[in-house]
Amino acid sequence: MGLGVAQRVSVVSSVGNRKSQPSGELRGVGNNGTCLGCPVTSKEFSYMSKKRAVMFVGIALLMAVGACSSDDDEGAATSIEAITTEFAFNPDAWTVAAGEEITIEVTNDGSILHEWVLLQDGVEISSEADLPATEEELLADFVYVEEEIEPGETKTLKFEAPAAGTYQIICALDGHFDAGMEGSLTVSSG
Ligand SMILES: [Cu+2]
Repeated sequence: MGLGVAQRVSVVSSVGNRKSQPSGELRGVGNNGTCLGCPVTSKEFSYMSKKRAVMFVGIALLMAVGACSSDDDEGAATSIEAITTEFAFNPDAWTVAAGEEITIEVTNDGSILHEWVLLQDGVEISSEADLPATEEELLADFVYVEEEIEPGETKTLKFEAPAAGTYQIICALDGHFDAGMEGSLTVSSG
């Protein structure tokens, strides 16, 4: 979602630039009596600007739709992205719609292994001391979705959005949650 907004803003600002720089294209002299070499009249220019503005808004909308594949108008997406670093998620909050198949692309921009772990409904930790001792217990009682990403890698995974609510996202590797690798997934009722 953030990506889509950034693209739209940059396109809108390029429309602004174009408005302030009237076209410098050379015009020939017509034989119908109009002075085609004269500067563009303000009426003509305003029409051209409108036409350009409409065109660019159209492109901006297409880009926004393509970038976030929004499912409804509440900002819930079916396609989300995450970047992991030492020691944070960026972004650290996502919104998806209940029951939808969600695709998440996780890129590890850090220099060590990281995870994107969606915890189960009703499970929330306040420190790593709350995590169980074994991987088996972790997977059975805490984890809804887990993916490990090597440094420099991008992984794409799909999962079905759980019931509406707010879920904790963590990196479950030793020391990472306590160092700040925490986020939240909001599931809207769709
Ligand atoms: Cu980590």
